[in-house]
Amino acid sequence: MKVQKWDKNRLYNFVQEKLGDSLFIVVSNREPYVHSMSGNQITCNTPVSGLTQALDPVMRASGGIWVAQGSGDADKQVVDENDRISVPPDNPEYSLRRVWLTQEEIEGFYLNFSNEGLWPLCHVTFTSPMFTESDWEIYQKVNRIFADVVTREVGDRKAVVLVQDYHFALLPRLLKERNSDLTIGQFWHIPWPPYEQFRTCPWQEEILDGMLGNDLMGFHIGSFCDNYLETAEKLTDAKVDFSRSAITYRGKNTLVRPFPISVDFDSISREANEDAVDLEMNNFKRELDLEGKYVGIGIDRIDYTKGIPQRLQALDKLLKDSPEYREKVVFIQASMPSRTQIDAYRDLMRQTDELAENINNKYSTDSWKPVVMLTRQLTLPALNALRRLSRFCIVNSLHDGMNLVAKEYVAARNDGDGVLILSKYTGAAIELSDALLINPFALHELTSRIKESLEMPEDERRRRMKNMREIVAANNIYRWGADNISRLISLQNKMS
Ligand code: GDG
Repeated sequence: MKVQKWDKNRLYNFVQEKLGDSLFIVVSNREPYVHSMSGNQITCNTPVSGLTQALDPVMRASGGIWVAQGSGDADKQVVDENDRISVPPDNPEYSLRRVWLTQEEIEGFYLNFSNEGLWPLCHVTFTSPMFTESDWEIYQKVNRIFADVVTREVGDRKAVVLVQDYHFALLPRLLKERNSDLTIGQFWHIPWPPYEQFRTCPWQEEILDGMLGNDLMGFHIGSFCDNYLETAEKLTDAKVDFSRSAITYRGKNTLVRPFPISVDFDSISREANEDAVDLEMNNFKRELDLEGKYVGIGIDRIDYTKGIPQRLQALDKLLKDSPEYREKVVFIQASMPSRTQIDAYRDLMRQTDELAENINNKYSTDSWKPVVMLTRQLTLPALNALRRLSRFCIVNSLHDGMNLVAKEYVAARNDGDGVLILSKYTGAAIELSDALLINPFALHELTSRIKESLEMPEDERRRRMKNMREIVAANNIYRWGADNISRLISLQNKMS
C-alpha cells in the first residue's frame, strides 16, 4: 500500500480538522522573523536556527500565535498595540507576539543559564556547564514573564500550547498552574543526557518539576526519551512506566515520545534546481577555481558541539597522509557566528580560523588553496550551490539532537549524487544509515571516510543518496508537525 506523503496542504487540512476551535500557540525564545534597520530602511530576515527553520512551515499550516522574544532593532516599530505582527510579512499566515526582555534578562536567561548552563549540560562534549544563583533567578523570572503573556493570549479559549526547547523548562508547570485546562506539550531540540550528567545541575528537581507540567514531552529520538525516563525515576519520586513511556508525578501524567524533526524536503529539492542556484555554482567555480576539483563542504552555526576544528584536523591528516589529493581537494566551510558574547564561542572562532590558516600555509600552491572559510550569512541559492557542487558534506557533531544540515544536504541533492559523512552521535544518524557514519572523536575514522568518499564509485554514491532521499522525503517536517499535533489533540480529547 502506498503511504500518502505529508505536505503543507495535507497538514493544513489535518490541523484545521483536528484543532477545531482550539487556539494553537507555539512558544520559543528565538523569533522566526526579525526586523532590523538597514540605513533608514526596515528589513525583515529569518534567523540561522534549526528550530525556527523547522517550525515556520508548521505554523504556516496551522495558523495561531507564535510567542517569542523580540530581538531585532526595528522589531518594536512594526508591531501593533498588542505587540503582534502578522507573518510572513509578504504573505501573512500566522501571528507573531513579541515579548521584550531587558539586557540583564537576556544575559541571565539566554546567554548564561540556558547557553552556558543547560546547553553544555545536555550535550556530551566534555564542556563544563556553568550555573550561578543570579542567572537561575533570572531564568525563573523570564519563564514567569512568558507564562503571563501566553495566559493572556489564550484568555478563556480552548488552547493547545507547544513549548520549544531548554529555555523554557519551567514554563509548562507555570502555565498549568495559571490555566489547568490547557493542553501542553514541549519539544526539547537538544539531547537529554544520561542521568549521571543531568544530576550535576544544582536545580535538577525544579527543572524536572517544571517539565513534568507537560502533558506531552517530546525528544528527537528514543534514547533521549529513555535517558529522560531514567532521570525522572532516579531524581524525583515520580512513578515511571517504562513500557508505556509515561511518567506520573504530582497526580498528573506526562507521555514521553520521540518525534524526529526534519526539513521541508520538497521545497529544498525544488529550490536546489532553480536558475539562481546554477548562477551561484558558476560564481563559486570561477571565484574559487573549482573546475576539476573535488569539493568538500561543511555548513554550520559555529558551535563547539559541531566538531568544526576536528573536521579541519582530519582534512590536514588527509593531505599529509595522502599527498596524491593535494591540489585536488577544496574544502569550503560556511559558518555563521553564534552566541558571540560567550568566551567559548569566541575562542572557537579563533581556533577554527587558525587551523584553516595553518592548513593553507602548509599546503597551498600558486594555483590552489585547500580550505576556504565563508563566514558571511549565505543566501539559500548560495547554500544550495555549495551542496550541489560538493562530492562530500561533513557533519561530524560531537553530539547533536538531530542536525538539520544533514537532512538539508540530502534534500538538495536532487541530482542523486554526493556523499554524506555523518557523526553517529547525531539524531539524524538513526534515519540516515546510508551515510558514511563516523565516531567524531576518532580523527582517523573521519580522515579515512573523506578518502572513501573521494574514491567511492558513482553507482554506490547514487544508491546511498537515493535511499536517504526516500527517507527524508517521507519523514518530512510536515509529518513531524502532524505527529506532534495529533498526539496533543488526542490528549486534549482525553482530558476534556
Ligand atoms: C538545534 C539542535 C536540531 C548553518 N550554517 C549556516 C546556515 N545554517 C543553518 C542550517 C540549518 C540551521 O542553520 C542549523 O540547524 P541544526 O539542526 O544543524 O542545528 P542547531 O541550530 O544547533 O539546532 C539540532 C535543531 O535544533 C532542530 O530541532 O536539529 O540538533 O542543536 O538550517 O542550514 N544558514 C546560513 N548560513 C550558514 O552559514 N544561511
